[in-house]
Amino acid sequence: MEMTLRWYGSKFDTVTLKQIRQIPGVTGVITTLYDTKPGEVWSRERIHSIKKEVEASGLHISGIESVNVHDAIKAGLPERDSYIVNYIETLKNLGEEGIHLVCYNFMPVFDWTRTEVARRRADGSTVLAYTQEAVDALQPEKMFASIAEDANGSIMPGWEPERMEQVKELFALYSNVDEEKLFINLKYFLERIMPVCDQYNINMAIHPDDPAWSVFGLPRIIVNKENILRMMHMVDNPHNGVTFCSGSYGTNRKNNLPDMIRSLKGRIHFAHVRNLKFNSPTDFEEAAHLSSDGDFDMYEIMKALYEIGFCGPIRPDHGRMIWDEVAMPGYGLYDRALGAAYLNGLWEAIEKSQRR
Ligand code: DNO
Repeated sequence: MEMTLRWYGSKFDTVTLKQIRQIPGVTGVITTLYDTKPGEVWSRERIHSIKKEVEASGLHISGIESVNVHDAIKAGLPERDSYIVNYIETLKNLGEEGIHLVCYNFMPVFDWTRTEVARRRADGSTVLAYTQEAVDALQPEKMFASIAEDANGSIMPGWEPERMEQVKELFALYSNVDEEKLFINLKYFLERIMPVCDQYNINMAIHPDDPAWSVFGLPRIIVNKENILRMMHMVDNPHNGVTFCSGSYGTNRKNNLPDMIRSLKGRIHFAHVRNLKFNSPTDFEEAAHLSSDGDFDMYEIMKALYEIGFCGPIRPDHGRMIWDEVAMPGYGLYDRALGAAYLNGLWEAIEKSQRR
């Protein structure tokens, strides 16, 4: 595996490439062109320029998170074909610049959903948190507004203001889309992009739905082992793979994370590893990465990844806000750096004990 950190680009991130370079064991970044809209073609020039910027710091681009999929593709609208043509063009440009990993999601309207971005924990740190009761009581637009207010001036991924403005129209697009339809639309998209992925050896890594159940009545499908295996089989190409995100699949306590990892052997192209602390089955908060701070056994998760021969990029996921850092919630430097060091430590111990 290769330890990486997510970086939003110098215009959008409070964390610098220089700082990332100094986290021991981190050699790559996972980045994006954060100001492109879903459906836009990423030009080769812009990809080349961010690549050069990252390389000048002594790091390299290990993958893209995300090339977002336009809602017309997810909802299966007639205009989806032109957006798929654009997506293919972007993949080709990435491939030509030597980038071989793309993380994306297929969640209607929203990306990940949290009800609080700064819940205070006993140690004074603040974390992202989710309560189903709060979602049930809220209008989606209100949630957009409260997330934006608490985001320390940053634009949260998946919560871009343009999307907020269109939230009602976006919901209407999905009025006839149920889970079956969403699966069919995903298959249609994947079948069309696989040839360019084969040509440029690009691994597509779908991110799970977070939380791993329907929110605001919208269909969600990338939620458990059965569904993700269905997705693998319906387009049975090694480039059709997954981002294994422990914090997203782990929102559903029925998901056995190490078992899911083993069943996805060969198809996990990217891993997000983080821990959650549950206060009830529908109320959770994002803990420090250590097993002792939350409810997941991080050693077992890393061991399962090791045992399936996982060799792709991995990243610590959302961090707590600690030591008075002001940054995009979940994406500060300090706690993610602690997470990277901890995950690297687990990996070294697993590797050495398995070799003996
Ligand atoms: C949240 C992230 C997601 C993820 C997308 C992938 O912090 O894990 O926004 O990047 O779902 O498209």
